[in-house]
Amino acid sequence: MRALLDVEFATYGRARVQPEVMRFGVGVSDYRRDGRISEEFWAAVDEGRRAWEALNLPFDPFALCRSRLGADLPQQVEVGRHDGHAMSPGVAREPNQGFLVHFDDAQREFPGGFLDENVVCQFAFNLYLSVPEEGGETVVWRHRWHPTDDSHRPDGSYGFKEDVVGAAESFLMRPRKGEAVLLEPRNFHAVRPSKGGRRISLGFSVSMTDTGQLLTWG
Ligand SMILES: O=C(O)CCC(=O)C(=O)O
Ligand SMILES: [Fe+2]
Repeated sequence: MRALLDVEFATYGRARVQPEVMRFGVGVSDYRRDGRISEEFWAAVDEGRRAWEALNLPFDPFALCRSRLGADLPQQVEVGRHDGHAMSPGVAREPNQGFLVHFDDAQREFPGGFLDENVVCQFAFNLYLSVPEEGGETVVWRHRWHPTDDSHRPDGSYGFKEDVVGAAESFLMRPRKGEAVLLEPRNFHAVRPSKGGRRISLGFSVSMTDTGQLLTWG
């Protein structure tokens, strides 16, 4: 977190992500074209890796997360590959103004192919490095995408209007610094705006393959 205090964050694509969310490192969601990973992604992944290396940390934070995630599993947790290229290991995300209600499901977002392995499910990993004094809660609803939900999504936005979840049951989680969570991201979820401090987490997705291995990607 100390190293991240001095660096400039970029924003997620502003046409798709409003209000703005800041990021350090690269995520594939900004490089989706017609359901495929665009060619420019691979140069961006290299650039993201160089940016993290330039922090000169005495350890690789994403590798540490992977090794802790896999500590009790029979197979190592590794960064997933697409056509043999390693995906991004993850990003530092700063949604100070929150995330709108949305879901994440790579198999739906990338029908043109995603990881080289057969993937059977997906989790969202977040390790909270800095949390605000107020706000910044994560809300998860017992609601998964249905075709009629799209009438609640403004064109081009990653997020839905909040009425999409109707009266579905939900829980609210107040992240604590140093805590990591795995969410089922097909459940609609949102992050509330923060007050009094930055909300920064290390984030990546975790897919389970049909052999039970966990593969990560950002
Ligand atoms: O920051 C969080 O608590 C959740 C962010 C999110 O939307 C995700 O991890 O998919
Ligand atoms: Fe999400």
